[in-house]
Amino acid sequence: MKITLIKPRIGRKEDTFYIDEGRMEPLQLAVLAGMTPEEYEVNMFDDRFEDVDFDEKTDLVGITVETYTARRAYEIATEYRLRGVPVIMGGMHATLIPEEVSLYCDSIVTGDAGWVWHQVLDDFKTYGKLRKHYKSIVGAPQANKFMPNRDIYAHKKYLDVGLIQFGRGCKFACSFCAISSYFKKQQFSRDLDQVLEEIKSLKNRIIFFVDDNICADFEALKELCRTLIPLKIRWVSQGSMDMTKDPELMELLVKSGCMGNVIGFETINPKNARDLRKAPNFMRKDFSHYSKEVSTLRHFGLQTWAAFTLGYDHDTVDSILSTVDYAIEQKFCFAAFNILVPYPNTPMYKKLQEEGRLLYDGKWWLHPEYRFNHCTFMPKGMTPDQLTDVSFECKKRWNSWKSILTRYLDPKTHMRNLTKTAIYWAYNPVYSKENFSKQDMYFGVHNHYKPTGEFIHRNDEILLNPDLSNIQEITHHFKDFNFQDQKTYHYEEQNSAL
Ligand code: B12
Repeated sequence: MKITLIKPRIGRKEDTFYIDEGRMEPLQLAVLAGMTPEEYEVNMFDDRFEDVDFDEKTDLVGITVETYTARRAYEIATEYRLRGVPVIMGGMHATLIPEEVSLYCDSIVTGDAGWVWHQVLDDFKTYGKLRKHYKSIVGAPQANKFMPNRDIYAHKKYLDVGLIQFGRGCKFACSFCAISSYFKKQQFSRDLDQVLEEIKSLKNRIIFFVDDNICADFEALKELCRTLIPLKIRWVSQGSMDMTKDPELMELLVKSGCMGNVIGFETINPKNARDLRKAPNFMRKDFSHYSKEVSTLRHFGLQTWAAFTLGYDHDTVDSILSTVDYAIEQKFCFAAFNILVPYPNTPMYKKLQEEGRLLYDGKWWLHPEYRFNHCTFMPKGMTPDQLTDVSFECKKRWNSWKSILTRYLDPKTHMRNLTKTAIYWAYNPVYSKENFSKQDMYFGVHNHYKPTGEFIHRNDEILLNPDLSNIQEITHHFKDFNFQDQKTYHYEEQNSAL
């Protein structure tokens, strides 16, 4: 029996064949493959840079879905279902908004797959069918002790960065973040022995802990760092700014090989930070543009990826432009200037919805006219188009050669040693190029392209019609599906197999 796993692309630009430049290994698919017994053949397509061969024979298709890739995921699912191949979906978007996702596939998994994947496979093997909804829990990564099967990455050219999980979730409740909705403000760490074993199996030169907030639990992170020191690896992750208040933690980060972290600065206006409930950014009473925190990060030589979000209620065009000037002055290694995005079922989404401020019928991720990095709501201090334009202007200023050269001239970070210099110069051009290639991209593929032969052209009415009666007729072997149909699988009740 063959299972095909797919990581969808976001979309495609009109005049180019969009290829994801900063492409990293899709860890969730390797985790699924790792949990799949050897009797199943597992194949993977990374739609971000290769064509999905819809005609290659397969028995079951699994697609990972984020809000950004939902439209493309539905297109891919439709193609397979028209060929009679059942499709199961999971991931962040499937968990945030299962009622939508289940309209476009045969079955969904909500939460972490670890607790239900064996059940999915058992059902499929035994009955040739799947339940509509496998409802899992969220918790520690790979808690069932499976190792990801990274063989599925073979012959695909990924960045030389090994993705691995230490923890999942975050204890903070920032109003815009999809993570707090998925993990319900909880954070879970993994058994250190398992982490160690997995790191030893990796061949990559740099490791990326894909934790949502690696310092959500300082003591757990210190333990991890102590364990990493003898391995002499180099690693990066994502963490909240409050890490800077613990000097022991900072020491250990450096000793363990941490090169830097993605840190959510979000805004340089304290009124915005309060509105969005960004607690870790409020450690100090006298808000001084994070000067103490930034100087601590520089003191330890960490190369920070500063993440900013633009379009809060107290933002104006000028205040946004001063944000990019601030980031250049601080000489951050990398930075993101993303427009605030209301993800479904987050507090931010609900607030904007109640205030009647959502654009694109409230479902920007499905709207045929929506384009990547465009504003999806009515901002208070400017028009939506102004927000779109000024955020792109930030990206342009940040990625200009003048900015790249200015930022490099920091003896405490990028010029500190050869490795840091190499990281700076190797990745700045990659991320810069990716920024521009994604800008204005439509979501999905079919709407905006004449068929070229690479994709089977289908009528959009069928493609995005929530009433999938057409498709159900074609997937006839699912028509007489009657066992426990519509029921959810509760790990708590049926725990026996793990
Ligand atoms: C690493 C990462 C990245 C990496 C990319 C990694 C890669 N492989 O390419 C980088 C830094 C490049 C990145 C980029 C972006 N990312 Co990102 N990223 C993450 C992060 C931190 C970890 C993802 C991960 O690998 N987790 C480990 C795996 C094992 O866990 P998992 O994905 O949750 O999978 C489990 C379950 O969800 C489920 N599952 C998942 N898929 C499937 C499929 C099936 C069939 C089944 C049964 C189960 C299942 O089972 C898995 C095992 O338990 C997540 C946060 C998160 N917690 O998800 C954000 C996250 C996914 N990213 C996000 C965003 C917004 C982006 C960007 C759009 C940012 C931007 N504006 O440019 C870009 C573009 C993404 C794209 N599609 O091109 C958002 C998505 C929000 C949403 N509602 O969808 C997240 C959730 C972060 C957040 N705080 O909101 N990202």
